[in-house]
Amino acid sequence: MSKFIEDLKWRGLIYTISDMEKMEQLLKGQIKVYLGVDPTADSMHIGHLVQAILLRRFQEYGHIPVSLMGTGTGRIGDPSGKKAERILLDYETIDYNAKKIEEQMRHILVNDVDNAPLFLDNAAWGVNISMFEFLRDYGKYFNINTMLAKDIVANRLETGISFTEFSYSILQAIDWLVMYEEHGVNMQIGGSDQWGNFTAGLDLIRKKNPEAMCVGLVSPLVTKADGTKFGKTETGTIWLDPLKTSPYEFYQFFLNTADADVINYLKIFTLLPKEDIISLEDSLVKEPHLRLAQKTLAKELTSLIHSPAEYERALQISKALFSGDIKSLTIEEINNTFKGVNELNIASNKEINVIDFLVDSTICKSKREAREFVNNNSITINGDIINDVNTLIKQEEAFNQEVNIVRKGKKKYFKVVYQ
Ligand code: 545
Repeated sequence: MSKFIEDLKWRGLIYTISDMEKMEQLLKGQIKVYLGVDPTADSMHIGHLVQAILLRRFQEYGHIPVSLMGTGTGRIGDPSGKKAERILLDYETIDYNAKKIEEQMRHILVNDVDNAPLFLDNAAWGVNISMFEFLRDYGKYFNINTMLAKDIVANRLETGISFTEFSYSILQAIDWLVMYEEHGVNMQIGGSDQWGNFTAGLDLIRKKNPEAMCVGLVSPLVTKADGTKFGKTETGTIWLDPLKTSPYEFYQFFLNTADADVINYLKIFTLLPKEDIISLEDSLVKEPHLRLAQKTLAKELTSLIHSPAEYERALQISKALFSGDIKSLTIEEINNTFKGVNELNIASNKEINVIDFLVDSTICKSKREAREFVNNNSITINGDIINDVNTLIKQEEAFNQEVNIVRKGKKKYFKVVYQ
């Protein structure tokens, strides 16, 4: 078995390969391997990262990654893995999303190397095929009975599926055929939900070019040891776009990975070699309190998806929070860090006594309890311990005159927000 396949297997990245022998054969030379993304959102999220990083792995091994933007197929909507018919997006939104997602793919792949990535867009060919051409030159190769038997279609037979979505896999099949014939793309990667589309493509290519050597590889969905869904938190999806999920939140998400998942994630999401991951596994067993595996995972991913500088910043914010010295943070960092934290809105310039605030915000049940917390040095404002029950919380002390951060005990945070 080739070293590369062995590595992919070890990382648990292989769910199905259409033909292992062909794959071994192909990997002896340099191949072009493609990953398609439909611009149905304005950012990828960490669920999409598995395949994007897998594409990068192929590049690391000397192959040529091909990023295919589905500006054409995005107008139709892939029914794979979806329980209900999709709502059509307007072309303007699709074009906007495509630009954003292409930026993200460019950032994950390496651009200034000999095996630089190819960026293609299926609107370049797909949308120009006439209806008659579609039915004559492509439709003829697809058997309705075979299509009905595919999971994607079979799962929707009861709830219903439009002819539009039913036809989607043909469009993806045409993409591969065109890219094979015109660019020599002989491999496609994706998540396991894409299998039906892959086999449609392989069948079409084989019928048109019986000598073709093409293979598809799909990887499994990322799972969590506790059975809950990967990639979601109470505050929502973890996006790659820093305006939707700040680098700090992104960093924290991976830093908080459970011990039971962290080695798995290091294998799936990082480019670290096997030896490094094994030694992190060792550290996890021998010195779990150091959380070296989690720290490395968060560092590698934040640096790759954002930048090494953003990683350093996220680390600084975490340290500031840990030590309680949050004054060094900017208003943007404060807003990002305390997104979703409970807040009490206060009129501009109004001063409020700390005990009244603790009760009004329901942090404390009574004034007596509030006084106790203050007397025990358990309350801080912007990192400073409050030991006088007569202290006033003032707007002039707020970050950018906008928000004061009150902390109770070690970890409970609240915001005083000025209107
Ligand atoms: C289109 C034309 C092709 C080849 C592939 C496609 C896209 C494919 C598809 N893929 C998914 C997707 O999600 C939307 C992302 C929004 C930013 O729908 N038909 O585009 C996901 N894909 C990555 C993985 C996936 C898949 O981008 O393959 O399995 C998720 O992990 O669902 O010629």
